[in-house]
Amino acid sequence: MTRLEALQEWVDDVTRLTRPDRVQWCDGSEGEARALQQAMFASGELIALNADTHPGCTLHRSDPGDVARVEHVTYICTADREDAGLNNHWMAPDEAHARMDALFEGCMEGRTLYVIPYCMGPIDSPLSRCGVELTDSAYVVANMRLMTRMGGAALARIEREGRFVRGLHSIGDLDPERRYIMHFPEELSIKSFGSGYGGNALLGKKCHALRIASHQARDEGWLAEHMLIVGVENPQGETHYIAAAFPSQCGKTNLAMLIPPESYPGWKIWTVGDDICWMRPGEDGRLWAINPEAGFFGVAPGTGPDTNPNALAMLDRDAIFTNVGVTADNQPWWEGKGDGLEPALNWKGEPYGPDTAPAAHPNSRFTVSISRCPSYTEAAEAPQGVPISAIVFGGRRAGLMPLVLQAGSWRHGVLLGAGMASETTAAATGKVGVVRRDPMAMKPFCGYNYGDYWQHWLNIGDGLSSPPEVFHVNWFRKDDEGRFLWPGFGENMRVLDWVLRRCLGDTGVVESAVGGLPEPGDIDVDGLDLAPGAMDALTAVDVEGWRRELSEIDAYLRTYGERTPQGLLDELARVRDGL
Ligand code: OXD
Ligand code: MN
Repeated sequence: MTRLEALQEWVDDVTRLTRPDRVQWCDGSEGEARALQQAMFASGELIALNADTHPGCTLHRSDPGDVARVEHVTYICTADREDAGLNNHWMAPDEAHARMDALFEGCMEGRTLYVIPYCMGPIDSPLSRCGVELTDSAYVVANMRLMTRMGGAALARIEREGRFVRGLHSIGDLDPERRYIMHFPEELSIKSFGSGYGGNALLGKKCHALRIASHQARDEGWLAEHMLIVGVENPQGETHYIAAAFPSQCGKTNLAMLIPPESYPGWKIWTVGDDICWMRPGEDGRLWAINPEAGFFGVAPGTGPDTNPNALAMLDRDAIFTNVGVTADNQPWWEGKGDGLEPALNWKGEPYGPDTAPAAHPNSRFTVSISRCPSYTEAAEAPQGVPISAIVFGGRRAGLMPLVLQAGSWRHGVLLGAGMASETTAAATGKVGVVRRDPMAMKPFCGYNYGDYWQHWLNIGDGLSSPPEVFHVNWFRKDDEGRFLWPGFGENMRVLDWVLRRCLGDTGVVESAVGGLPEPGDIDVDGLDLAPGAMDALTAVDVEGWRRELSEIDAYLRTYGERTPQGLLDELARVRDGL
């Protein structure tokens, strides 16, 4: 129940359409969460894990055909097709509403309709935005409770502001042929049917905080980005913040909670967010950022004592696991967990063996509150956000892209972001390991025409008197035998160190046509077991390779036709001439 008429009317309309047995307004309380959990235990939707080793932890096994985001049935429905751009699937809003309403008709018979008011970002932040998700999935409610500020306080803000994103979701019958994720950015609304998987069903995350928010951000003069936010504190106690964009499953969560190696005594990394970043120009001419989320929906496989000890530490209580395996004594288990235990059941609940491997689905996940993270910082709650000193773009590239590259200007930085490419991963359905263009790691998430988006990036820079420095990194370079040249994980601190020294003007740079590179010896490699010549390979510029890369980027940018900003093409021409 709400005193906000627009919200009550919408809930009533949806109730008439979907015909649930009952409607439950979620208040986000402990009692509500416990009651829902009990109901899910009874229905088998959720399984309690070992209460001695993992108190409060639960396991959800999704439908085996519903384990990832589904980009091929994700649509942006704008009145003008051009506004959605080549980067999105498009459907006319009327047609999309009609198709979705036919699916939603009567789909909640025998079910409960949950009303979830939520706030993306700190409740009292002017940068935050609110939404309401209507769903028939109790699992979604439990996840939204960890991932967003959900319940009474959010509802109070929505009633005060009168404006909110409307998200309607039903798991439907999980038939992949009847699965659509539709966005109506001009109406601030989302309709998602037929999937219970995270990115398709937790509408606050990718649907609202990226696709709808990116569109809204363009209109309002800010940026909604697929970026982690970390604070790097030096031994003098000064903290500088970095926002970094990587495609899904390229180690954003690991980087967000990195533990500095022993060669960095007195340094600390503070986690503000691991996936989404909303940034706004501040009155001081800098960019200020908040993490709109309140939790992590991280990839489980590969999370271990060497790759991400902080994540491991936060996963031993009050976490929801989705599609991981379990041990004989009912502990969660995944490949790379490194606990010396053996899985007994795989993610489908089948006895584990060579024929039923892997134990955990490659896109299996954990959901946990950000406050459980050992490197969590209260700065994540600051209403004004944190000031960003550096923006880092990165992809998964076996060749060409050096370990780190600094843009010469904001405009060059926008080109580095727009030219990003990466090998595909299991986070979305489709072929894995294919290089695809993924500008700013937003290919699946930009809610409008990429051409307009790049122009918006250029415009944002024009309004900043102290813009962040922009970099491109690549942790995934391989040698001719396919071995990684750089150790990655905690050792990436060495690169962040260089990045911040560059921001502060504390170190030199080797200028090249494609960007600034570290001077030999300027990235500390002490104690690393690098292959001979690795550092040279990691900081070399392959002129012929770059010529090919730049022509590919040029051709790609031009596919956006008239919407491709001339400023970006000019910048590319400048770099190409410099080669
Ligand atoms: C995610 C993704 O879940 O990018 O964060 O797929
Ligand atoms: Mn992501």
